Amino acid sequence: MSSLVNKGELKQRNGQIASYLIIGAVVIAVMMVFGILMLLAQGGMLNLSAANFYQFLTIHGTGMIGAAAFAAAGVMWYFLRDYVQLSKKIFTWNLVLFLIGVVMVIIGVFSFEYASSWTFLYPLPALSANAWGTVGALLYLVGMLVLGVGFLLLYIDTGRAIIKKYGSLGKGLGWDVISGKKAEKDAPPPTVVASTMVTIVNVTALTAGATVLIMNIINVVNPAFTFDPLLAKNLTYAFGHIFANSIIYMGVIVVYEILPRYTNRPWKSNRIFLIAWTMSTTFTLLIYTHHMLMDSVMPKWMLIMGQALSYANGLPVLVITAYGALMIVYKSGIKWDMASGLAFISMFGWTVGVVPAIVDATIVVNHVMHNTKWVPGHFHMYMGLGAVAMLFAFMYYLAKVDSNLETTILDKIALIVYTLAIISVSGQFLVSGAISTPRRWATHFPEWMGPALFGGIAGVFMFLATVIFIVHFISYIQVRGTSTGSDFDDKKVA
Ligand code: HEM
Ligand SMILES: [Cu+2]
Repeated sequence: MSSLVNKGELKQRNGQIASYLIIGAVVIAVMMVFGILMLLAQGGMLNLSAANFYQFLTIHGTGMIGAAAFAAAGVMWYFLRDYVQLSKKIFTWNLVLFLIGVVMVIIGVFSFEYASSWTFLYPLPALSANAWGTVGALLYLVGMLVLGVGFLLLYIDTGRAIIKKYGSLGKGLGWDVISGKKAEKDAPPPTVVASTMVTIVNVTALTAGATVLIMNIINVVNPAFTFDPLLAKNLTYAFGHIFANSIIYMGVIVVYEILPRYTNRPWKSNRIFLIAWTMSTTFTLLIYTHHMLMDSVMPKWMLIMGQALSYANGLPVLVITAYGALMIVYKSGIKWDMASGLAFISMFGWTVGVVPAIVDATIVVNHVMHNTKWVPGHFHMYMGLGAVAMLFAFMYYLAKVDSNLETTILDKIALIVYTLAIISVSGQFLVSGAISTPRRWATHFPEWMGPALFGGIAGVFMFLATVIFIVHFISYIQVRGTSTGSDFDDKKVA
């Protein structure tokens, strides 16, 4: 592999990838603190003003999704560059724009009290009943736009590179193999298929997001400019749903790439694998309408489609990946370590997290559950134990192949603590949902406080475990330059 580029350059590029991961992981850890504070406030332990609660909610949602997507993009880039020629400049630009955007968002939220939640649903940015002013809204919205442009550039580049190598995005998804024009053995590898999917859905999502952000910005500057709130909501969720979803489809590349290295068994795309990814590509684009189930003015067919396809959304890829992971590990004599362990656990988290999501996508259940904590219940499970565990798996993997750093018993304890803690955090949300606790409420009735308090304490353990993961990764970054560890030494992991 390293014959393509010289080792010095690879080292340098790993350095940039490490920057993506460390920035992402540190932001995720800091956002956990805000999550804990919110739960402690809802649990009656901490006195937080309502205004502060909503600022925390806004920064937590924005920061978690943004940082996880950013780190996941780093993971995707690391593996995809082995198959196609990516632009390093654009990779750097995305990093710069991300940092600028983050700073603007932080200033908007904390210095100017902006608190619309990360969904910035029109006309809330402009109509805050004086909770925040124009400056806060502009900092937040423009910050998000800057961030979005960075990501958009990155996906335009991955799209360009995939088209250059494979001919078209359709071919990147292996449509010529599905149609029988090309043999299965010549199918694009799983990493390329997943990256093509993410490229397609995220270019769409980010375009929708930029459109609605710009309309909001104009509305904030000049309230006489208004637009159709239903259109705004459609665009906003087309952005938010798809972009948040894409994190796990980037993260799963870790599973495709590292489990084969650990088991010495290849993970090849076959026809069923390709069909599953094409189905999930289409569904992911269409099902944001499950956020509109309460909007009775939406065309009925769209809502029915949203419901039907939500059942099917992630399932094809989830099933094919969970099954593939089990098959590749089964009787392989795999040696478990932090990276392979986290990768395997992430499959579990993804699978378990999808079940309550499917329940919620049912219209009758949704009418009762949608604005309860049931919803954060399911996405904390598949984000926390699914997507974010994939990122940590990658961090341990990179540290292992790119340095001589060893893991200790502390790392293993952290893995167990992390798993139990995120199950507890998600579990308490689900219990709260089941007892009809509304989501996004700063204050809870005494009957609702128990689960929140429990979740706040579990959150502290999750945070501590995450700090241990980060400390290991920082140690790797410190020895990286000096160690004799060879890059891409695939043998080393087995
Ligand atoms: C220690 C871990 C965590 C804790 C304690 C925590 C806590 C919370 C709390 C209390 C809320 C608000 C719930 C409500 O509506 O009342 C929330 C919302 C949210 N969390 Fe977390 N969280 C954690 C980890 C994560 C992770 C890992 C992610 C994703 C990568 C995440 C993403 C979100 C999102 C997107 C929201 C929705 C924000 C909104 O409603 O606008 N959280 N979290
Ligand atoms: Cu959704």
